[in-house]
Amino acid sequence: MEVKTSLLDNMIGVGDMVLLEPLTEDSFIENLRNRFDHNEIYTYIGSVVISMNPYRSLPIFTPEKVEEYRNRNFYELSPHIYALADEAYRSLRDQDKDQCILITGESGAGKTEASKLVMSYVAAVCGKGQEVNKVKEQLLQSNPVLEAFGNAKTVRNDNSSRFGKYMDIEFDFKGDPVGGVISNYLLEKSRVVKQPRGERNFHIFYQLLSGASDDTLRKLKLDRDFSKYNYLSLDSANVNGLDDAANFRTVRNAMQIVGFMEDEVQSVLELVAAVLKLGNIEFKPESRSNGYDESHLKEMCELLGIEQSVLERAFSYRTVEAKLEKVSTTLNVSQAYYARDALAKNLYSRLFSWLVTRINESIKAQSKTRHKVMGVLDIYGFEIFEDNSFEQFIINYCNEKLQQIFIELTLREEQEEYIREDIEWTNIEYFNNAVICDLIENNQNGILAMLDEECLRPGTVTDITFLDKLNTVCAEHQHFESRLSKNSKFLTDHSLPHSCFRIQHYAGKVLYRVEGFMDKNNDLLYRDLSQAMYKANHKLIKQLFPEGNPAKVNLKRPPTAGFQFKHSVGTLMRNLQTKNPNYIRCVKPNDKKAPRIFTDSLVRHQVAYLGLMENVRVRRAGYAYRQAYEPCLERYKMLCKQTWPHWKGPTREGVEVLMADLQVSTEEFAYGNSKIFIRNPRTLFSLEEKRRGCLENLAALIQKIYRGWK
Ligand code: AD9
Ligand code: MG
Repeated sequence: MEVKTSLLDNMIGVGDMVLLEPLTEDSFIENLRNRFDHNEIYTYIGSVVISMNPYRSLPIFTPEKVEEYRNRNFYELSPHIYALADEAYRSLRDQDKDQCILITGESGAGKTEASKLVMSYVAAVCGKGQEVNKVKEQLLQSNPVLEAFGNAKTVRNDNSSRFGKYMDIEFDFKGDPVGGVISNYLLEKSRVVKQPRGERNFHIFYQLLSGASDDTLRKLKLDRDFSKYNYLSLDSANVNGLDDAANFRTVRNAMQIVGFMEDEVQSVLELVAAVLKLGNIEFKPESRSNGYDESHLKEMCELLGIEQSVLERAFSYRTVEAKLEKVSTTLNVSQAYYARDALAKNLYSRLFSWLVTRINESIKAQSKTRHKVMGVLDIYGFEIFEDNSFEQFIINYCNEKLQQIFIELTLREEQEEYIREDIEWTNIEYFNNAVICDLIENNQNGILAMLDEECLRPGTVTDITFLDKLNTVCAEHQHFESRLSKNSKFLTDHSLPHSCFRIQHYAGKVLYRVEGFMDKNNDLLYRDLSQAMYKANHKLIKQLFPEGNPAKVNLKRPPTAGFQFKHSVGTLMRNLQTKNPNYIRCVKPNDKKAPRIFTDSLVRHQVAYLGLMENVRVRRAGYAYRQAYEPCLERYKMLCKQTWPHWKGPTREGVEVLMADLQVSTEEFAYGNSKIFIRNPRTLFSLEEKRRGCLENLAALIQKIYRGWK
């Protein structure tokens, strides 16, 4: 199919999908492909940026490019992520509006890279100076640290984020960065002890073994050979194009820049080493007292300053405290392994959260005055694997929430605004995924609530009783049934494999296996283990297990993982809603992680579930730009004799006089109740152009007068 080229000069295909003629799904995909083939990886839908992952380095992120996009109007140059970053930054700096950059797309689509490009652009264009540069460096260098500990190679992405990240960058009134705050969301900690086939553990383990000096490894009692460690998968230990040793140096350097003290780095590495040692501890069924592979346990205890007998005991017994009574039961071998893995996961994920807290301490803004904020959200993408577990459920729930905020803020807001403004408008049907969010998070009978209920229920509860509950509630509860079955988001039928349930997500159907749901949601660590960790003569590890302090006997259950996640996602959504959103929608061109390949069906699927077609339709049905009458008149009144220097009547009339005087076609405008709507961005440019000319003349005139005075 032939796609009409844009009216804008030198543009491959159409730079803004709003201008695409004719608009069909085919022409949309073809336009993306055409541009992708010509290295144009960015395309707009109005102010939304679609970003295609090129899977190779393109020469479009140079300092010259930064200069090119700096202080330029969004639509002036060919589409680029820098244009979005510039627009967001300028409206933060000049109009005092808090911004957020919402980056969505599936795993491997380029979200993390996009977030780094935005950050580096802003760092390049904002103020300079010793103090500001230090802040910038620290903010940027927090990335390699968190990626080392929170990213891993998966089948989808060699550098997949296994945690969600939201970073608020704070600016002073001049627009210079003064600090930042990072929030992290649920690290996929199950990866610490087990990885799916073809995937790896978190990068840091391989980096440490490959990149640390012999001396460091000796101190950490580690061997360079990955294959010596049970927790490191072997079939995919070396990843093409990933230099673990060099990355280790980058991470060490980054930690230093962020402000970690040398002894803190050492402690962190000791904990990483301890996790590897933990994985090698083996339990034998025979006699309990000699039931260990001594050397690893011993070395781990030495690393962390724990008395060996204390840890041995913690792996042998489980003590349950109830009011005044303490009851100890012996752990069998499989329970001992379970305890070991639970400890490894807890240790690592707490270390990760500590790293985030520690980085936050360093990058915290010093002054207390109100800051302007730019939030950058880079969260794990939607995932559909063959085997989907609790982690995918949580990740996909989060993506549902983001999709909802996108729908709410762009599609619905757009329509509602037209109705509010009495502008003629044809209704656009769009899929609202609120029903799926509700299915998961409803306080009474959402899936998370039912999971919590089952986790707390006394008696024999298993993953299967949880599944039965889901199915029963679905079948029996009238209200629930209408929400679930009739809307067909919770899909049950007899063809489902045993122990699975299926959800029709906005991005596709996903089959979840319930095995492990209860355990992962409970996230319990035997008290004996937290107490053993607390007894360690190691400042950091002690700090990570405060509940192990015997003086603090707390019989209350900690909140479940699902509950905590729902809570933090809720807070995040409320936070995002207070800011002006900027969207980057990342699309993955192929699933081979390869450059130059554009797989039509894969892109088509993403375009559909990201709702991009609906997005264009809404934009096209409407107007690309709008502005309240007052600022509009203020800005352009100099272009018309009748409105300059003061317009005495109502502002709307002033704007009408102004537009009539400028002889812009009436089809280009609609007058709303409080705003003027401009259909085409180019109309806006021409207004801007005229205004600039006028200002230049004025400046020249003032200079002339000034010279005359002298
Ligand atoms: V996940 O949900 O965290 O698994 P992301 O974050 O969406 O995923 P990421 O940004 O990590 O994907 O990109 C995946 C890989 O694509 C990167 O490691 C790069 O090799 C490649 N990529 C992404 N964006 C670009 C780019 N602008 N230029 C070059 C890129 N390569
Ligand atoms: Mg990522």
